Amino acid sequence: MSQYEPKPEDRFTFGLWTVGNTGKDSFGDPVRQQLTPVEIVHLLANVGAYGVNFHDNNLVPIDATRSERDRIVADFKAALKETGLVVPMATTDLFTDPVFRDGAFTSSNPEIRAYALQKTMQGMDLGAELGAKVYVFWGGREGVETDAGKNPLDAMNWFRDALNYLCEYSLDQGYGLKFAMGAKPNEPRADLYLPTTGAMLGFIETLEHSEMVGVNPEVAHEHMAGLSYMHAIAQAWDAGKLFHLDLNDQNGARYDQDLRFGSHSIKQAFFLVKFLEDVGYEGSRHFDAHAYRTADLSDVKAFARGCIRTYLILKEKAEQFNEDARIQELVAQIREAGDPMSVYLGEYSPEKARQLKAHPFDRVALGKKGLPYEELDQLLIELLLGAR
Ligand code: GCO
Ligand code: MN
Repeated sequence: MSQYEPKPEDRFTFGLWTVGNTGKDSFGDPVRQQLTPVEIVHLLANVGAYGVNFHDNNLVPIDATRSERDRIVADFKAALKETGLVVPMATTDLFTDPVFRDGAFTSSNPEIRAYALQKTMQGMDLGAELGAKVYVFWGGREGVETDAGKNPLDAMNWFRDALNYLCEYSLDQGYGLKFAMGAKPNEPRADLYLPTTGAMLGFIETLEHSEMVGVNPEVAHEHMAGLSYMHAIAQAWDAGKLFHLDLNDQNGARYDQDLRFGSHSIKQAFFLVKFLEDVGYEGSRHFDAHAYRTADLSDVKAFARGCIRTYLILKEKAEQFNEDARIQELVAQIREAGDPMSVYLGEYSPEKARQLKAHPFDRVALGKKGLPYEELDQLLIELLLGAR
């Protein structure tokens, strides 16, 4: 039991909106009472989280006065101090209010685009005041139901202008924030712009301060698009852009479920945890999930503990995988260690190319060689099922 107790260096974090989710959905009213931010901080401390993240309006209501804001922030800070929780990340709600019904940074109304900048700068002030080092952008309304009224090139330019502006603002204020962009294929809009992590990574390179901007890939969102989350994470890592991540789970191409981490796609969750641990990812392990609508408060705690425990169990399984002699033998067999082709591969030279073109390959013999992926994968399944 005790080996699955979280430690601060595990960096497990939750958003106020995750354990604070009331179970409201498009068909039904809330089933749980809305907890206050202070109550959520205590709940998270109780389940062993390291940090808490928020959207501006999870903490400060959109219509709060300056003095209400200051009181809420002071109470929140006191709860952080009491529990030792930190705020590694903050973000802006640019999707709930009716003003954003046709987008925030990509609204065709310049007044709404300017308001979105104002709201985000205020959110960055709030995040920086509470110690956040990562600022997430999730464009829930940055998309369309029909392309009849908006050109995606305009939308892209407006999006870029907004991010360029906000990078300058962070530099100007000395906040030292890193921006992390979250992609999602659809929901709540029919088609969201920049729908995958790969699309985001391409877009980021067009920004003026691209070095400040990375990605925040979410399990459910890549799986909604039928893609491999671990591959998206690997590409982000390779590009030096894995600034944050949203852990949860999802059953294929349907509405965004934000399920408890590892509760559905155990094998994908295993490969993800193994990847993060093998490369030495040091950022937050942030859970962007919520409990089933059937949960009461005590079941919400079971949900939060479950996210953490599953991560730690999979971390242990990854170590087991790396140390298992038969598994590693099969991995080595698949990798063809001691590759005799190294003389031709690697850096190009005209001489190498000439030799490679002259090499007599036995294509038919190469094509006949089987690989033990079945055996290896079965051993992994047995390891995950506790039979190894
Ligand atoms: C989703 C979204 C949100 C964001 C959050 C912070 O699941 O649809 O990802 O939960 O993660 O707004 O970016
Ligand atoms: Mn989601």
